[in-house]
Amino acid sequence: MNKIARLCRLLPTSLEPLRTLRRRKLLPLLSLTGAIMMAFVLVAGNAKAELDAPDSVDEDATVFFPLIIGLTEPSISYDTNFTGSILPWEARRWSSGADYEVKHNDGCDDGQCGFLEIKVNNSQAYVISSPLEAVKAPFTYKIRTRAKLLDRQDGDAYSMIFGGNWTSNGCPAVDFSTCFTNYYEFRVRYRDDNGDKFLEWKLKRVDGHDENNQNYGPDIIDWKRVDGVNPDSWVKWEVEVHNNGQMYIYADNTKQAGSAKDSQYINNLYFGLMGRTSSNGGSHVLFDMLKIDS
Ligand SMILES: [Ca+2]
Repeated sequence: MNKIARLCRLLPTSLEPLRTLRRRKLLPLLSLTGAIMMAFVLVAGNAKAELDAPDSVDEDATVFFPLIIGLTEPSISYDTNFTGSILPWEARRWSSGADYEVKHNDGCDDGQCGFLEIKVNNSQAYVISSPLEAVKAPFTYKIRTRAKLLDRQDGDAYSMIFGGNWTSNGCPAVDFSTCFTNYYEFRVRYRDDNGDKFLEWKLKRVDGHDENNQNYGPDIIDWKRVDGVNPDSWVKWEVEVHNNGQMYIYADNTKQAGSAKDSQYINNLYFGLMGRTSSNGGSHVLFDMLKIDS
């Protein structure tokens, strides 16, 4: 006799319908259906758990983990289109003396509507805006944005920030010690080389900041020119971050030459967007969205 049938013998009279099932020999059918459903839940859940879980998984958790998380957690970790507001995106860190604006723009441009708008008005400056939300999937994930530079001049730039830290204390702090002291910066720069207009990008690991709050650290991928995108229009960027530190770059869904492997800050889960300038005055960028998924 199987477990459900044995259990049924112990049931109180209030559960008479189950007794009826047993009497009518329908319990095997019920048991089979239940077993199939449970097998599906466990297989689906454990497959998801393999993706989500750290190397060691509590054996006792394997039953509950798939039931609670495996069926409910979406693969999307963060998703905003900046449609009605940019909150909770705020300026979190900036270079000393930076003259900047971080605000919502509710206009439309080329079919895209609602933007995070960042203006940096002086040279050699930057500002990071972040929602201070953590990537929910600390394994392989893809962080994407769609951006367009306005009033473009040679050297205007913007960046996508990931792998950032936060102590959970107020951010920003006066001395900028509580958040984004380390991170990865995927930087895109507009170039106008005597009429030869193009975008180039690099991937930088930020190990700290100097006395002017300029970040420093190695370029883990040096400047690369992007062909096949319109430098004067919207470009969709994606950084694919693997849990071993392997990183790949995509521009308008096309994988770019070059990859890096750096796991120094890979377990830091905060992210953001940056406006920045070089030596050629201000920059003005619109970000249409930011999405992180696995
Ligand atoms: Ca938008």
